[in-house]
Amino acid sequence: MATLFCVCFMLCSTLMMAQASTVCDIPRTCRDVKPDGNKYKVVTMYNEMTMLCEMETDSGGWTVIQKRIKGDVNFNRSWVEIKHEFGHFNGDYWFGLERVSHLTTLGRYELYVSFDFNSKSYFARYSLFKVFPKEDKYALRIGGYSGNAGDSLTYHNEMGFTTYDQDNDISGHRNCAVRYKGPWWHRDCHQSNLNGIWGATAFGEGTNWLATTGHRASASNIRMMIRAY
Ligand SMILES: [Ca+2]
Repeated sequence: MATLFCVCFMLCSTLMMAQASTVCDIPRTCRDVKPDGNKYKVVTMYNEMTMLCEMETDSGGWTVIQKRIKGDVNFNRSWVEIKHEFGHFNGDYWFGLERVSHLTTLGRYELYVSFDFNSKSYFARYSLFKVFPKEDKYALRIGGYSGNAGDSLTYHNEMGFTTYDQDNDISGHRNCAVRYKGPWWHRDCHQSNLNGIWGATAFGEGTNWLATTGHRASASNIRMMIRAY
């Protein structure tokens, strides 16, 4: 399969040089997907990776890596589960850390986080977003904040990902994902917890974005999206 991808890629590159477009219309990322008026498109890329592309925000081209709009999918998953995709394209969805890491270590990406709180819409945008490979515990590199939500993610910079069965936080006496019921790039423990318990108001357990919601309320209509430069 890898050989096939390689051959396809080489063929595509060669054809692009020859300005032949038919084969090369297969996109590499959501950035290459042509808008057709729909907000979302499910697209299979040249490497057979299927992505949910958001085609509206800032001219579109975003790969959705997390979406929570209904609250009917459990995000408090194990280390093995969180690596992979779960949920539904048209509802709550997780793209999987393995693929996020794969994309963001191959190319440069930005991150766009959006959510609703108290009937207002918020966003936090980061010009730098990278998730390191499994060997590095899917550590986060984040920077270049802008937005109206406040910055509640830079606190987590350089932290590995923690699940209830894999403690990579720096809180010595506890596992932050166990304590706050959401797998995340916990430090000691969190300023954001977007995989927390849907709608929770107990301290730190909800889908918190500290700068907007505080630690005792939950954001809704959450999306995390990445886009290649
Ligand atoms: Ca710990």
